[in-house]
Amino acid sequence: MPIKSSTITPEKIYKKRRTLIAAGLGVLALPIVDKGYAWFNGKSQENSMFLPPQPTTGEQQQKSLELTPLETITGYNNYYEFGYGKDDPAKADKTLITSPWTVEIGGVGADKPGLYDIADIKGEHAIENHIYRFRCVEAWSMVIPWNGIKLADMIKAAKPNSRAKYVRFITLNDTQQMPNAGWANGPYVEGLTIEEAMNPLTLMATGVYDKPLEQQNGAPIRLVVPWKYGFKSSKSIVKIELVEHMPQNTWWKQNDREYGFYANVNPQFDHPRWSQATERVIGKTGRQPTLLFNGYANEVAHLYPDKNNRLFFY
Ligand SMILES: Nc1nc2c(c(=O)[nH]1)N[C@H]1C(S)=C(S)[C@@H](COP(=O)(O)O)O[C@H]1N2
Ligand SMILES: [Mo]
Repeated sequence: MPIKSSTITPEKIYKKRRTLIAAGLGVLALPIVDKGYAWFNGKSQENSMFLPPQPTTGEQQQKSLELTPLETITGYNNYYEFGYGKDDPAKADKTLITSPWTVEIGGVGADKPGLYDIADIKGEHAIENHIYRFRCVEAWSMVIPWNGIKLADMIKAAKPNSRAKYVRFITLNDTQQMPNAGWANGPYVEGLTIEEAMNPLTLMATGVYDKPLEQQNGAPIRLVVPWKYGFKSSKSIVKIELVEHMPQNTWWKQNDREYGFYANVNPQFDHPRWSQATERVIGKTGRQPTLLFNGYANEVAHLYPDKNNRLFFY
């Protein structure tokens, strides 16, 4: 593991069709209007017909979350294929070719494997808006208004069979397009259980603040799993495999004492080298308490029966 300092760890149509999901209210297809991001600010009811995006731990929590500015989301990153420093990915030349881009879905658990063009993925599935907390294992956090599609929708299209127990994600690993490709001795790999992958919170993000993802955020499509540490949310995905056995993810492989498979956020289980009880909100001063499952316990706690087992929390 390349270490620069003690704080370092593991650590991109679009307007064709668009839907905003409101919990319990069904799906509303709306045209894109002005550039006021009403829904992002919870002001939807007052100044437009936009309904607030939904998920989760509720509407209340969603509205009270203070959004991290776009410049911060695109300026402070972990994307080692573009360098180890937090501003390296933002400063890197824009060498990633995101169009054309294909995502392959296969594996023994897929009865209908396929190779999908990114434009088709975006055109065929409803693009949803979700404001999620984002918590890096390095104990910093942001609040990000993502645009994307449910991973579950992509998986269903692949007709998963009974052998689909886990999902393995593979990132582009191209030395021509990424100055630090191969830092992990191969592509960046991540994994989820099929239940985690099918959870409605789990997104394949294609945008932030209604803009296509920047290279540094994992253009053109990246995973977002809001109740897990950030390293689970792998960027610039080229392949999704439905597999039978638990895949070994990159950080687990790098250091199995510090990083495992599940990596669910839990303030009670410290990282071997620092506390996970609190987090630094990037762009603000001070720290805030970290929440169990990063605030999404209502949605995902049932997936992990034993809350005292460290196995689930690193
Ligand atoms: N391919 C790839 N995906 C990656 C990483 C990486 O280095 N390479 N870093 C991970 C880590 S540690 C974090 S915290 C998040 C950061 O996402 P952001 O820069 O969009 O906030 O991306 C994750 N996905
Ligand atoms: Mo991270």
